[in-house]
This record gives sequence, C-alpha cells and structure tokens, in this order.
Amino acid sequence: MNMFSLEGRVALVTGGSYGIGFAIAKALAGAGARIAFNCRSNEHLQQALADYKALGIEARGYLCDVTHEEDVQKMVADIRQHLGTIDILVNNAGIIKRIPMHEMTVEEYQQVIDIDLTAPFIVSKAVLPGMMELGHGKIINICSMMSELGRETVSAYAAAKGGLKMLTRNMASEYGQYNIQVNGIGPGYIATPQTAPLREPQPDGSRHPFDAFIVAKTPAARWGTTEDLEGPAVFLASPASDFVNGHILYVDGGILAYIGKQP
Ligand code: NAP
Ligand code: GCO
Repeated sequence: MNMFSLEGRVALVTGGSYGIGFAIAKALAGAGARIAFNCRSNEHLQQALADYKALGIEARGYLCDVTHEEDVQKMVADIRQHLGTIDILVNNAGIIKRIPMHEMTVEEYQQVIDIDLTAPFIVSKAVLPGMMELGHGKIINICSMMSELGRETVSAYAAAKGGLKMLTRNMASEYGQYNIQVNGIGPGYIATPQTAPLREPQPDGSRHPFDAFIVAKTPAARWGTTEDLEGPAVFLASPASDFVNGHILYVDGGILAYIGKQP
C-alpha cells in the first residue's frame, strides 16, 4: 500500500481554504504530504489555517490570487524555501457565474476564463521547472461535468472547464517525458458553497428543483460530498498512478454514464 504514500512530498492546493480544495488537501496530508494552499480572502485564510490545525495539519497558507502571475511565482518560491520544491499541484481554485449568455458581460465571461482556465496555466507554468528538476511531478486539474456537458447559464464555466480538459491532455503530452503526470478530476455535483444556490430550499420551504433534478440524474441518487474526492486525489497524486497520464477521472456517481430516469 505504500504506492499511495505521499511521505516527503510537498503539495500545493490552490483554493484550499474550504470546499473541494480543503478536502483534497486534507487527504493529501493524511497520505503524508506537506501542504501549502492559497486563497484571496484573509478571512478564509485564517479560518482555514485554524481548520487544518484542528485536524493536526500544519498547512502553509498564502493570500494569493491565482490570476496574478507575479504573486503566484513569489508564492511558489516561498513554498520552495519553507517546505521544498512542489511535487504535487492541484489546480482547484475556481469560480462560476450562472448568467444567461446573452445577458453576460464580456468582463464577467473573462473573469471566469481567467480563474478557471488561464490560472491553471499560470500556476502550472510556475511549478513545472521545479518538477523537471526533481525528475517527477503530479499535476491534477479540477475539471467538471461541464468539461463534457453544457447547460443553461454556465457558458463561460463550460468553456473554461472544456478548455481545462484539453490543457490537461496537452500538458500530459508535453511533460510526460519528464516523469510528470498531468491528469484531471471531474467532480459531479458536490455539496460545497459553490453549489449551495442549487440546493437551498425555496422561499416556500419546498425542495430546490435543481436539487431534485441532479439526484434523479445521478445513478448514486445523491449529491457528492467533498470526501468522495479524497481517494481519487490521493491516487492521482501518488506513485500508484505513475503510468496514468492525460486522464480525466470523473467522480460523478455515474452522471455521465446515465441517460436519466423516465419521468
Ligand atoms: P468553492 O466552494 O467556491 O471554493 C473555491 C475556492 O477557491 C475557495 O477557497 C476560494 O477562496 C478559492 N478561489 C476562488 N477564486 C480564486 C482565485 N482567483 N485565487 C485564489 N483562490 C481562489 O468551490 P468548490 O465547489 O470547492 O470547487 C472547487 C473547484 O472544483 C472549482 O474549480 C470548481 O469549478 C470545481 N468543481 C466544483 C464542483 C461542485 O459541484 N462543487 C463540481 C465540479 C468541479 P477565496 O474566495 O478566498 O479566494
Ligand atoms: C452548475 C454547477 C456545476 C458544478 C460542477 C459540475 O451550476 O451546473 O455549479 O457546474 O459546479 O461543475 O461538475
């Protein structure tokens, strides 16, 4: 089982202050990795540091917007100085804007693209030289159902996550020769702050229609939890996946395999 060990490894999880990123960082720490994470809000940062500490994890946190290349490079250099060269990068930080495309401004569209697609390029570009020096590395890009499917109001997000799927495959193609594996995790619908608006009860107390829709569309007949992503993340971050490259691992309870229940 030591093929799943991350002892001696240094992991950076972007957007690791809560939600999916926090769960993945917790799992990587549980497998032995030293953890660095970043976010934009000092309030989130301080709360996350306390939350990690409560789990016995001495995480190193950074206030850093992943779209700011200079800040990202400074963060990577500081991690190298205090924890060591980054072995594992999880490009998790992301946002969504749910706006009908004909009503979405170019600025709103661009902000989603900047964070969800360009930032994984920026952060990966900052960590790849160190991984090439090490002679190994793991990059995990957090994709989405929207890497494969569309739906109303999420045009920018789907464009970004579709692009992230191909960025993942291209990075895998370009850096496999350096023993760097680049894969994606495609979560299904996971209960986090990002999807809270899709689950909250209606003003009259009734169930959110999207909540019922997703449960019906999922063979597992439930929303995913952040814990559902922990094992897949450890697998793709560990030597157990050294010959897995360019793969998007969908952790979706079967949504992509299922046509849906007859009404
Ligand atoms: P979330 O609850 O909204 O958390 C997002 C995290 O990213 C927060 O820590 C946030 O902290 C950070 N962040 C956002 N923009 C950032 C930026 N520019 N620079 C640095 N940090 C930033 O989201 P989530 O549900 O955990 O999702 C995490 C990732 O999984 C995203 O890429 C999302 O697209 C993807 N995903 C989510 C689901 C789902 O159902 N929840 C499914 C598939 C994929 P600050 O606001 O403090 O910066
Ligand atoms: C939405 C949801 C989804 C999830 C996730 C699904 O509005 O449809 O936010 O996009 O976040 O990406 O995999």
